[in-house]
This record gives sequence, C-alpha cells and structure tokens, in this order.
Amino acid sequence: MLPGSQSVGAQLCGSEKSPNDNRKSRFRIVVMGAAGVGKSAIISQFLYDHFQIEYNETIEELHQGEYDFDGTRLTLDILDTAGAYSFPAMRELAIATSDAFVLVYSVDDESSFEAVTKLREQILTEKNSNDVPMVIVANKTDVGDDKRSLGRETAESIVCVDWGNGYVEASAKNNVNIVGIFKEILRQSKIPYALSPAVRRRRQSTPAAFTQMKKKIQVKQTRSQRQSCS
Ligand SMILES: Nc1nc2c(ncn2[C@@H]2O[C@H](COP(=O)(O)OP(=O)(O)OP(=O)(O)O)[C@@H](O)[C@H]2O)c(=O)[nH]1
Ligand SMILES: [Mg+2]
Repeated sequence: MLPGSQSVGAQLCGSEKSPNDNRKSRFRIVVMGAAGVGKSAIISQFLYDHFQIEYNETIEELHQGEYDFDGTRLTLDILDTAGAYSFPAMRELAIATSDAFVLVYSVDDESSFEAVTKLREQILTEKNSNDVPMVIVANKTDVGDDKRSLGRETAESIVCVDWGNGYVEASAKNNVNIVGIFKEILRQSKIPYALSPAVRRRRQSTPAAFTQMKKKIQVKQTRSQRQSCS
C-alpha cells in the first residue's frame, strides 16, 4: 500500500463498503491528450508490457483490469480516448463517466501542452470542482533534451505550483515511470496501489459508451433526414 493511501472499500464510487466486503467496486481512469502523444503506448506498457512503434490512431478503447485488495474486488477501467477524432459529445461523456484523469503531452510538441491546458479547464468546469484526481504526463522524454520544446522546470512549475496537480515525466518507449503514473493517480484517488501480476485483463475495443454514442448520432442523423424530408 502506498504511504497516505487508504483502504479501497470506503473510497470507491462513494460506496460505504468495509475493506473486507467482497462486492465489486469499479473505478474509471480516462487518458486524454492530443493525437500522437503516446496515450495508447502508455496504457499498453502498463497493462500489457508492450510498446508498439507503428502509430495507429485510436477512436476509443476501454481496457479493464480486475484486482483484489484485502478481499475487495476492484475493477479498474482505463479509457483510451482519441486525440484526433474526438468530438465534443464524446469528450463530455468521457469526462462525466470518469473518476480520475491522466492528461498526456509530448515533450517535443509544445502545442500538445496547450491541449492539456484546455482539457484540464474543461474537466474542472464539467466536474464543477477543483479537487479532481489528475496527473499530467510529460511523455517521450527519451527524445533527448535537444528535441524538447518545453523544459521540465517550466512544465513542472505550471502543473505542480499553479495548478496543484500531479506531474510525471515518462517514456512509454523505454517504460520509464509508466507505473508511476498509475500509482500517482490511485494515490490521489486514495486507492491503495497493490497491483498483483495475477490481474485479469480484458480489452474491449468497442466500449458500450461509444456504441451508445454512435447509436445516438445515427438516431440524430435519421431524425434530421426525416425532418428534411417532411
Ligand atoms: N520516442 C517515443 N515515441 C513514442 C512514445 N510513446 C509513443 N510513441 C510513439 O508515438 C506514436 C503515437 O503513439 P500513440 O500511443 O499511438 O499515441 P496516441 O496519443 O494514442 O495517439 P491517438 O490515438 O491518435 O490519439 C507511435 O508511433 C508511438 O510508437 C515514447 O515514449 N517515446
Ligand atoms: Mg491512441
């Protein structure tokens, strides 16, 4: 268990379970950020110990891990979002349904830090709170200092001092600090970090939320087509 963390049972989703309660608890982390910053690579390293060199743009993917903490079953949902294809309703749904936020930028792309700034503002507005578990990840630190467009000190000072959020420098490629990202987000969420190797991992490439969203869009399109025909 991490220093300062508390038992999972009493903290998850506002439930009032004791730590030895065997009922399921669920916690959702969403990973957001501009296209190509390494969101999928971070999740893939964390859950599957795998780094993919080729770039495949994500639409939306839900990953699940199940963990046991002192007899309490925790389902950890990790939602991988689209940098490029993201549209407002999808982003709003992802924010509304998530408990904690990992916002990723790439150290060689300053505009991706601006994207994180905007996402953070949107999350705080939509959650109507300044106290949202959130970690900002500076990814691709392996590219070297000469390719960095945003220095560590500047970014860390903005994130930690001005914003009061967690900051992690990472490289999905070299598996540097990837576990640290999830440790930090779980620490902020007061969930003990004790991920055992015996976790059951499931990957769901078409999450229910996305399917529902697609259906809604189709219904909307059908309605607007009907209206234009009447
Ligand atoms: N050098 C380096 N390359 C990385 C790192 N992480 C990811 N990449 C590469 O960057 C590209 C994009 O990575 P993805 O994980 O697909 O990026 P993404 O943020 O999920 O992109 P979208 O799904 O389009 O939003 C891929 O070619 C990865 O191999 C890293 O830490 N270092
Ligand atoms: Mg992706």
